[in-house]
Amino acid sequence: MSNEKLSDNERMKSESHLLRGTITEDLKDKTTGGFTNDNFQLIRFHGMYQQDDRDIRAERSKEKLEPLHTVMLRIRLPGGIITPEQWLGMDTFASSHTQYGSMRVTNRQTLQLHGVLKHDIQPVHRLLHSLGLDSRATAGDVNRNVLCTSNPVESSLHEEAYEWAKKISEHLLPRTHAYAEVWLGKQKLDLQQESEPILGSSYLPRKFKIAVVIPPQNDVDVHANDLSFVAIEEAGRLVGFNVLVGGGLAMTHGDQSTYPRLASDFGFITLEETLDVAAAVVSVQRDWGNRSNRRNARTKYTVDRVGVDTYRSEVQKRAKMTFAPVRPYHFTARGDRIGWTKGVDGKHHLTLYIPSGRILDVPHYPVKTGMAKIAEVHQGDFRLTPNQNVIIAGVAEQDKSMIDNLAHQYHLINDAMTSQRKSSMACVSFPTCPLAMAEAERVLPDISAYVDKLLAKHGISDRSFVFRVTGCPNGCGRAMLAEVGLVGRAIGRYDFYIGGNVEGTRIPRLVTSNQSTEVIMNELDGYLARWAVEAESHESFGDFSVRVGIVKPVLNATIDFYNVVD
Ligand code: SRM
Ligand code: SF4
Repeated sequence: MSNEKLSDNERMKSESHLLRGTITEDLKDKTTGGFTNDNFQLIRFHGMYQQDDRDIRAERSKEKLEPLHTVMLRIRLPGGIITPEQWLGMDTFASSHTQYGSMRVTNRQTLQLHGVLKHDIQPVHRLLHSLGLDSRATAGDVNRNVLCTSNPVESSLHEEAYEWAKKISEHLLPRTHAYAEVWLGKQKLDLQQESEPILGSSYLPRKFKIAVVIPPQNDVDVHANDLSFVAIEEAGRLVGFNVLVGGGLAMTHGDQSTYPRLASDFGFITLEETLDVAAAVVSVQRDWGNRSNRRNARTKYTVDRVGVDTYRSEVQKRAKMTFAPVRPYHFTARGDRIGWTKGVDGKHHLTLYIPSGRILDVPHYPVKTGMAKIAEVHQGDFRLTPNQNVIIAGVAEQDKSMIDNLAHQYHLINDAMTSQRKSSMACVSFPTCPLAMAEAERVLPDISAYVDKLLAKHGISDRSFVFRVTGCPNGCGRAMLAEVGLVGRAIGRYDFYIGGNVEGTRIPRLVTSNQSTEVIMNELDGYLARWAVEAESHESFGDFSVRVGIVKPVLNATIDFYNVVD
């Protein structure tokens, strides 16, 4: 790599004694609710972020009080599968020991607990351990929670694909014993006995994300991931994967060296090659990724800097294999099928739409209590989806009416919810996200209600489009793969993008920058009016906006995201 000065995060990782730092000392320090120096960053590798409530930050500062430091804890849940017992354990902890009393289903198929005070951190890790869970590597410069297409009805491949998601997650986990020592009080190991054969002792240059997807569903949004495995079947059996490398959605306002990027096809691999290829793609990024500038450190920039062919050749060399030509596949959808479906296994599955994945009782919608009641009697498991919803999976015929009654009793089934609302997603944003520039989760209900009105006004309430709001250009809400996306700029102000597609294979283009939602909704109103009368049969809004020239499509974001290239 270049001779540029390494970023301070590199010093922090290399001096951390394989992620231990002085976290244990900080835990004993009662003078602050936070973590000091490097530990602030190091706890991320153990699945936690230090946060404070931004709604009360100014007030506390006026009173000369330290911000109310807490941590957000994100568990590791490959493929998003969690048992009712695990759910109940987390749910009880959330009620009694967190600032907000809620859990949050994330769009990477896991649960976050916001507002855990310092003295509750070790207890929560011990609780997780007793439930067979952990939060290792769900944040930090490592491979994160591995996604897997969640709807069990889709095909008989799900079970096999899920097993691969689990294996990949385990294979790429940090090998350090630090998590067990710091949080579970396990005996200290001699550092000499430990090594990180895949990740290296300075870990990766930046976060790394992996998804396993089962076409035609693209619920995991493969193009948001550094590495994706597309399941390929023959006669109903999984025979291998197409590999995609270098997807990612984040950018920084005003810095055109940052941009969203679709992943590149590398080719087909057999099942036996999967773990070696995963490790090789990770190790090339480990060795070639930018460790000087964290803004340009994700795999997508490494792929663009060295070129797809060079990156692919190096993976082949390291994994001692050759990619076969890409096998044909196509995506048709990304949303969850809300409601009951019968799986190929004869079991029933109920997908519940959970607004922004927030598990909290609110007036007329006691989702937290309802989910807990179901967990008390459910014999199958729960599957968290990349759309922030929950599937009550594996319900036997004789239990179906009991689960259905509970879901109705607690208003978890809402037939009045529009399909537009179900196609909408927002990131967490305020009050917990320290990087938030504009509201997202909290503003989505109002914006969605307005969009519903617009659709009704134009007589097209039966249509919908993929709509996403994200509180800043980091893009957690995946607006950069939406048909219509809002990206936060400042309080109440957003950049307005259109032109992505339903399948999630096209990046939308900026149409209006730094505007209020009123101005953006007015503009959208005009476009929807045209869509209502000019659309070809079943033409999606994103495709329509490109066909009629409202926006020029983004063909290769690396070169034409900021400027249209004719
Ligand atoms: Fe994210 C940082 C929430 C999915 C790109 N993301 C954050 C942090 C941790 C803020 C921070 O660094 O202090 C947010 C915590 C908010 C809170 O209070 O909970 C946060 N991200 C989320 C979640 C919870 C959004 C949600 O509403 O579901 C998702 C958690 C996923 C998980 O379970 O692991 C989440 N984040 C994403 C996605 C979407 C995805 O992966 O499919 C992206 C865009 C895809 C990508 O990575 O390119 C995303 N998050 C980021 C980035 C920009 C990364 C980059 O390449 O520059 C940051 C900031 C950073 O890393 O510096 C970030
Ligand atoms: Fe926070 Fe920005 Fe991610 Fe939203 S997109 S959760 S505001 S970092």
